[in-house]
Amino acid sequence: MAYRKIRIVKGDITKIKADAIVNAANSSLLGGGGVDGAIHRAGGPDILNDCRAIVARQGGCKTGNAVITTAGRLPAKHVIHTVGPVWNGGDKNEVTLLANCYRHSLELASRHHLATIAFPNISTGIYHFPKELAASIAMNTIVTYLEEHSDIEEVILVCYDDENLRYTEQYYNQHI
Ligand code: AR6
Repeated sequence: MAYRKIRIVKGDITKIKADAIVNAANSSLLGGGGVDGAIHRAGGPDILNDCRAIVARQGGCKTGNAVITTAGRLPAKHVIHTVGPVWNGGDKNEVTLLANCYRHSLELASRHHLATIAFPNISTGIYHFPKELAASIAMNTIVTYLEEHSDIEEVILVCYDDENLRYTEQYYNQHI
């Protein structure tokens, strides 16, 4: 019953109380615009301090990978930072890389015994990934993971804009 563990909401991910919220970061891990900027602004400097320590240790984060930090002042307990692909026409492995973001974030949550995790619509802003395609990749990757792992209790898809909300709900209603 993986589909019962998925909730789709419209709103601001920085307000979500979950064991982890996911950040659509860049490979420098040092902040940026969009949801990344919002998370660092609302969460305060502790998140960036953790990111700097990770950079010192492993030198950033590759596209499709994920790392975990504190959530600072946010209501969530942790932030999982993943780096989505920049959309470049579709033949640069973008689909696999976006699926990797969702899967690696869920794996990291499992490894840290986190039961609830919230995602934004990774790559669909500044990185220009087509929203309809991104919604199908997100949903399929999450459902596959939930079917194979029972430790995650809830996945919340937090859509900030109406278009992402529409495509995400549409894909869920028609295919899941
Ligand atoms: N809560 C939830 N979703 C949000 C919020 C929010 N507060 N703010 C924006 N979104 P983007 P990307 C949605 O551009 O495309 C940064 O500079 C937004 O509507 O944040 O992966 C990073 O440092 C969109 O649907 O991330 C990278 O350099 C989705 O979040 C780059 O942007 C993703 O948009 C990453 O680009």
